[in-house]
Amino acid sequence: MNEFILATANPGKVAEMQKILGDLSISFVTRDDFGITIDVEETGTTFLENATLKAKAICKASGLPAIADDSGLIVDALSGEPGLYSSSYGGEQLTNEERYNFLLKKMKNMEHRAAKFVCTIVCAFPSGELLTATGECLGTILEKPRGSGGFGYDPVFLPDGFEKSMAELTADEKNKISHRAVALFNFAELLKSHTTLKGTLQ
Ligand code: ITT
Repeated sequence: MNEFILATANPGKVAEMQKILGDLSISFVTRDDFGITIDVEETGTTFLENATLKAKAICKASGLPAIADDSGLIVDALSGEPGLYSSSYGGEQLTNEERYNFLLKKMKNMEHRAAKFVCTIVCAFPSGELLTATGECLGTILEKPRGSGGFGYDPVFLPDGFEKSMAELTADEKNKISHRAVALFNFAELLKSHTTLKGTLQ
């Protein structure tokens, strides 16, 4: 079976991608398995550009097709913040908890709390070919954090149609509805019809 490498260094993303891709019968190794420690600078101005930078760099370093994820939280009332800067919002050094509390403080007394998580997946192949897929998960920002699962902003995000925050859902529940799950599912569909891989995936 064709082997891929996950281009992310974020342990929360690694855990979710391992589970979702495993369920989709896609075989992969992680950056840790390969001892890849390079830090790819995210200088792009879109999720697509940043995912492409990460996928290409890790493909080059490993010689394997590399699957990168660039994702973030988009809050309507904050004109799309934290968006592309979700991982460093409020300061590079903040913990996840400090970061979502920074967001909650900014949104204090705001009534309009619609938001969405977005994810762009780019797979870079050694041939230079790229496959891209996207996913979103709509919801609202809670007034107070709830739950301890997931990572990042999960405790303050209430997915539409659910009464539990993203951090109160089980890992399996999150991995069915998240922006990352949708993007990876769309990616798997593309792979199935990819000429060189046709027939190797279920
Ligand atoms: P890599 O670049 O190594 O993949 P990163 O964390 O720096 O890891 P991004 O630049 O794509 O990745 O930043 C995405 C940020 O968006 C992430 O650090 C979280 O703060 C937030 N985020 C993305 N997906 C999330 C999810 O499923 N739950 C909660 N927060 C999420």
